[in-house]
Amino acid sequence: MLNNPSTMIKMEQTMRWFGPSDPVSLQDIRQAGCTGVVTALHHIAPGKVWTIAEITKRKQEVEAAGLTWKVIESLPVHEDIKRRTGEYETLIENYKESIRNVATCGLEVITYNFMPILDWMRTDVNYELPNGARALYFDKSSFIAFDVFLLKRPGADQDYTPEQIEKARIRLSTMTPEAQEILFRNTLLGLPGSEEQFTPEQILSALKKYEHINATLLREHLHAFLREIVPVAESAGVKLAIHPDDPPYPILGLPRVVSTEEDARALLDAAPSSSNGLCFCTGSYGARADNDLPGMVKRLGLHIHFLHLRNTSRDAEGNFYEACHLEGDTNMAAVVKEIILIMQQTGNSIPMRPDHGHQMLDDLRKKTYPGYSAIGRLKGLAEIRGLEAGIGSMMDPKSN
Ligand code: CS2
Ligand code: MN
Repeated sequence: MLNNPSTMIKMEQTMRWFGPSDPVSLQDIRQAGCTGVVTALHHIAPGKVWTIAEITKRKQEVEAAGLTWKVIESLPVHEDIKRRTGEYETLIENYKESIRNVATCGLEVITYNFMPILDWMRTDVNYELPNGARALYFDKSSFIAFDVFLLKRPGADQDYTPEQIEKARIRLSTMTPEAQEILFRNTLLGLPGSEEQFTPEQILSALKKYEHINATLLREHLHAFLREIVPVAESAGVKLAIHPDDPPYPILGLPRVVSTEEDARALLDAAPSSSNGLCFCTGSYGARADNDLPGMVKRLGLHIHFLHLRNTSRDAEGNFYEACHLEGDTNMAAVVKEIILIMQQTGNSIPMRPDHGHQMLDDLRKKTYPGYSAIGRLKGLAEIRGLEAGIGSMMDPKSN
C-alpha cells in the first residue's frame, strides 16, 4: 500500500560472520537479505585488549561490502575472570578498555557468555534428518557415555543415576570405534568458528581448576564482574548482551548460571542499567521445558539487546536436536509477536540472527562450521522474516 506505509519497526536482520577465513562470504550474507553482520576479532586471544586500530580495520572491511557491524559476538571472558583467580583484576581492566574502544568505533552491542570452559556442546554435529539435511544434536546417553567411559572424568558416575549410566554403557557398546572417535571429537570441539579441539588432558586439567566453584560462587563472580563492567558500558554508550548456557543445565560437573528466567532476572538486578542486558537465544533457553519463552520476552524484553532465533525439539530425558526455525518446541510465532510488541513500545529495532541452520542442498558438499552453513541459515532467516512481516501486518493499525 504505497500511500499507507507500514509503521512497524522490524528486527534488524544479520548473520554471524567469522571473519576473512569464513567460507561464507560477506556477499553471501548480503544476498541472504541481511543488512549487517555480527562478528568478532577471533584472532585476538581472550583477555587481550581489542584495539581501536583492529576494530576499525574489521569495521571497514564489513562496510566495504555494503553491510554494517553493530553487534559483537563475542567479546570472550577469560577463565580467570570466571574463577576470580590469577590476574583477574588486570583482565577485567582489559575488558573495560575493550568496551571503551568498541564504543569509540561506534559499535552498539557486546555479546558474551559466562559458561565455564566450554561454549555450546553437542554429541553429533551431523545428525541426519528424515529429509537428508543435517542438524546439531545433543543425545544425553551419548554424552554420559563420553563423560563416564571415554573421558573418565573423576566423579562423573556420581552425577548420574545407575539407570542413566547403564543406558549409556549400552549406547557405547552399539557404537563402532569410529563412531566413538567422532563422539569424542564432537564433544571436545572448541569454540564455534574454530577448528581447534580440546585434548582430554586439557579438558581434565581445566575441569580441575573449577573443582571448588559451585553455582552460588560462579553466580557471585558473574555479578561482581557485572558491577564492574556495566557502569563502563553505560557511560561509553554500549549495551551488554549475555548469551545463555547451551545446553541450559550443568555439564561435566561445571555449574551454569544463565539458564533460566530467574538466572536472567538475578543478573539484571545485580547491576541495574539499560546497558546490562541479554542476548535472547531461543535455541538455548528453549532446550528447557520449564522456560516460557514468549513470557520471558514479555517480561524481560526491555533488556533484550540481541536475538538468536532458532528452535529445538526436545524430549523428557534432555535429548534435543535443532529443528527447523518454525518447528520444534518453541512457538516462534508467539515469540516474534512479543518481540514486535517490545519494539513498538521502545521504538527501537532489535538486531537478530537466525543463529544456526541445517546443512542442506549444496552445503552438504561443502566444509562449513557446524551450524553455520549459508543455505540453512538463509532458510531460517527467510522464514522468520516472513513470520515477522505477517504478524506485523496483522498488528499494524495502518494496514487494516
Ligand atoms: C552461539 C554461541 O554458536 C552458537 O551457538 O550462539 O556460541 C554464542 O556465540 C556465544 O555463546 C556467545 O558468547
Ligand atoms: Mn545462540
